[in-house]
Amino acid sequence: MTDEVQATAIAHVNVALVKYWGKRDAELVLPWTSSLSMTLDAFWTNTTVRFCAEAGEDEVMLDGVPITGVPRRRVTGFLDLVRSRAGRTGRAVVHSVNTVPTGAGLASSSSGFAALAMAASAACGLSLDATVLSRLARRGSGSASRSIFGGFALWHAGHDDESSYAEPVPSVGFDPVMVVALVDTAHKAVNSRDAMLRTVETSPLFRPWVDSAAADLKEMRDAVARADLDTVGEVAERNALGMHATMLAARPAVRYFAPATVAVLDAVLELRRAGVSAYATMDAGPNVKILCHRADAALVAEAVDAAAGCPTMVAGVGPAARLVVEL
Ligand code: 2P0
Repeated sequence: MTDEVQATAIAHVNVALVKYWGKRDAELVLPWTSSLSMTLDAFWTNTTVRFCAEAGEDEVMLDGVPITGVPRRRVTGFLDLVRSRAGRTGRAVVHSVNTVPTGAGLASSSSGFAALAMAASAACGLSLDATVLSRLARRGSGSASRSIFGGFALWHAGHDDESSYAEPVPSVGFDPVMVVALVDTAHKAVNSRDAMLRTVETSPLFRPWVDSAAADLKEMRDAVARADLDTVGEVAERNALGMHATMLAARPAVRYFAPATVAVLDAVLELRRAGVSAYATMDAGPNVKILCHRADAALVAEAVDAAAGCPTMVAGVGPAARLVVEL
C-alpha cells in the first residue's frame, strides 16, 4: 500500500424540487420519501482528501479553518466508513472549500458530502460507479446522494442501503435558472438534521405530507421530462410550502421564515399575476430560490430587490461531480 494517497473532487449543490424531509432510518440515512433535484452550476465544494500511513487524529479544514464538534464527527465518521470499505488505516487530512455559505439553507452539505465521498473513495483506490457513489454519499448527508449527478436527479427512497440511491432524470431541452434570494446567510438556528427529526417525531402534518409526496414526484418527473417549467414550478412550490407546514406544526415549531422571506414570496406571486413564470422553493433556511426562464432572471432579481432589498445570485443547471486531475 502506498504510504500517502490523495484525490480532489468537485461536487455542485443541488436544490430539491420535490423535497427530502425526514428519515426512516437515521443510521443508514433512508428517507421517508423519494425526492427530485436540480444541480446548480453557481455553487460547489472542492475537497481534497489525503490518507497518511501513520495513525492519529484526522484533520478536517473547511475554508481554511479546522472544524470541531458535531460537524467534525460527521466527517470523521464518514471517513471511517470509507476506510473500512477500503481496508485502510491511518489518519486523513481533508481540505474543503465551499463557494456557498455553510449551514444557511443553501444546501452546502449536498455538495460537501458528495465531494467528500468521491475524493475519499478515489484516494483509497476504490473504483465506485455512480450508483454506489450515490449510496455512499447518502450516508454522509441524504441530499448528497443527488449531487453525484448533474442536471436533474431522482433519489429513490428505497427500503435498505442497496435500494436507496439517486439517478439522473431525462430532461432534454430543459434549461431553467434559479434566482437565489439571499435573505440571510448567517448560520441557521436549528440545523436541518435536528429539524427533520423533530418534525417526524412531533408534527401531526408529517404523514399527510409524506402521502402527498408520491403524487408530487410523479408529476414532477413527467414535467421535467417534457421541459414544462410551469408545472415543475407549481409542484415545487406546493411541495416546499407543504414541507414548511409540517415544520410549523412540529412541537415546538421549526420556523425558517424571516420577514424578508415572506416579502420575497409575495413578490413571486406578483410576478405570476403579471404573467411571469416564477415559482418559489425554500429549504431549511430563510433564503428563497425562484425558478424561472433564463430570459426572466433579471426581471425576477429586480422584483426581489424592490420587495426585500436583498442580494440575488442566478444559478443555471449544473454538472455532475467529478475528480480533479492533478498535473
Ligand atoms: C432537500 N433538505 O431535499 C431537503 C429539503 C433541506 C430541505 O436535504 O440529515 O443536509 O444530512 O441527511 O441532506 C437538507 O438536509 O440532511 C435537505 P441529512 P441534509 O434538499
